[in-house]
Parts: sequence; structure tokens; C-alpha cells
Amino acid sequence: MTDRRQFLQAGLLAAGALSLPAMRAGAASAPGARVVSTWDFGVPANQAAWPVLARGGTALDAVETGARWAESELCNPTVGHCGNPDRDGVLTLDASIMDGDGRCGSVAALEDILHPISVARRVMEKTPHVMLVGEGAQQFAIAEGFEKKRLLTPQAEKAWRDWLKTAEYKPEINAERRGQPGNKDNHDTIGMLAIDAQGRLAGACTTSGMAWKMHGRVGDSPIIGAGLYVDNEVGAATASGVGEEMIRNAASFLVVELMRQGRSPMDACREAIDRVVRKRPEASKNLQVCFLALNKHGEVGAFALHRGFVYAVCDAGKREDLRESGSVYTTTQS
Ligand code: SD4
Repeated sequence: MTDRRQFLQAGLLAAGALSLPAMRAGAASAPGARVVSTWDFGVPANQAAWPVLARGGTALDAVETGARWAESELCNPTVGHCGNPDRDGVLTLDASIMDGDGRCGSVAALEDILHPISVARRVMEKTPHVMLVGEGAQQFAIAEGFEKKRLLTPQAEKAWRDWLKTAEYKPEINAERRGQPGNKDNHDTIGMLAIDAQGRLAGACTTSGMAWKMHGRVGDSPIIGAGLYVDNEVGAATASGVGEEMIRNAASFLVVELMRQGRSPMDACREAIDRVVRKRPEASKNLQVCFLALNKHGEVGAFALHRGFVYAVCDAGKREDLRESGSVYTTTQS
């Protein structure tokens, strides 16, 4: 005779066997799914990604979709086709993508290809490598069927010519330009993290990098562990701001590892920001660094060096949730 414990176990297994496909088929509301993104344009980017999650799609497809939206639809000086060029007037794009089982791909210093995030995904899926840069990344993209076209906009070219008059490399603290959360002048790198209805995590990060950077400079965004890190066992993190600081601190990896030790997403981001300050206390007064994290339970947190970092959260309950992170400094550039 089946004892009570066996019966319960059999019942749970049967329920699980039934509920998983049922959840997949009927994932219209995707109860556990959530997507979060940096900055106020994260709201429409999340909305571009959300339908993928709502129909039970993967976190990986969702973040690629959201990042592609930003690369082509968003016109700002730090992402995609409207990005500002380097100091030689060349627009170079960096992007990375990662999913929670450790698969990842990235491209750096890619020219004249509209969707670096999708090239990064192809690197992940179709090559034995993680990262392709410059000419090699472009050759690979073209071989994969991506169209080559000049991306520099007349506005970006004009901004570069204006910059040449002083030619001073002094990255601004974004908060100073932005003023209030929701300010339409917002512009920065997009980092997007998602968890899908099956509890899988993924992240994407795409940018034109720091305006007026040296030709050949690579920021944190395409570097796995710096601008992006994802681990299904723990959570995911991404970054925005002056990438050299993220690279110095392997910062997105650090945030994930702090969550692994039991920190909440916000505490982990705050500790990583403290690390940036401790390493370079003087420099950190004049540059912006921001972290955004999502743990495997769907909890979100963010922290920045300077006030003004906003991030967008989207799930079945709320599609337009824009929040401001905490910060070390409440004032902006000194
Ligand atoms: C970089 N982190 O290239 C990127 C740029 C960025 O505000 O976030 N800009 O360093």
C-alpha cells in the first residue's frame, strides 16, 4: 500500500509534470517574470522586452529584444546609432550578452553595424570565443548577414566638431545634466537584466561608450564581469558610468558575488560602489558609476556614486516603474 509520504511525493511530481508545460503554454501573465533596465529610457526598453517574457519566452530573448530597441529606436548620444564618436570622429560600439548558465558573448569597438547586441549573441552562439573586437568583429558580423552602414548622425558629427574646439576629455556626471528622474534629456548606456517565468536569468549591455574616448578605447560594457554578469544560482548585475572604474573592480562580478554571500541586490550594489570610492576617493568625486542588480528571486536594487541614477522595473503588475537609486554623494560635480 502506498504510504502517505509516497502518495504526497507522487502527487507533487504529477503536479509538477502537469504544471510546467501548463505554465509554459499559459504564461501570458508570466507571474515571476521581470525585466529591469538602467536610466529612464529603460521604461520603453523594458516595454519592448516585456512581450517576450509575457508569452513565456526566455530572459535571453527578452534582453536582446530590449537592447535592440535601444540601439535602433532610441536616439541618444550614448547608445547605438545616435551615439557620439571617439576623439577621431569614429563611432565605435560595445555590447555584451550573458545568460545565467554562463554562456556569454561580446563585441568591442565595432563600427558601422546597427545591432552590436545581436552580433554579441552570435559570438556566443556561433564561435568558440567570448569576445571579438574591431575589424574582426565587423568581418564576423558581415559574414553573419548584418548590414554594414555608416551610423554617425549629423548631430553627433556636429557635437564632435564642437568638442574639438576645446578637445578636453572630462566625462560629465550624468545627474548634473539630468536634474530630476524622468528628465527627457537622460542618456547613457543601457544595461538590461531579466528573469523569465522559468526562473532563468539573462542580461545585455550596449553602448557607444564614453564620448570623445581615445580611438581603440574599450569600456566596461563588453567585458564580462565588468559591465555585465549573470549567474542563475544567484542573480545578475550591470553597470553604467565611467567604465574604467568597473573594469578596475570587476564590478558586476563583484555585485553578483556579494549577492551570493547573502547581500540584497541594493546592499551588494552599495558595497561595490564603496569599493570604487575606497580605491580612488578623489577621482570618485568627479565621475559617475552606477550599478543595477536583480537576484534570482526577482528582487531589484541599485546604487550609484552620485545622485540621479534612475532605473526602470517592469513585470506583470507594473510596466512603467521608474525608481531612483541611492548614492554616496548627493551633490554633483565639484
Ligand atoms: C563605458 N560604461 O563605455 C560605458 C559608458 C557609459 O555613461 O555608461 N556611459 O564606459
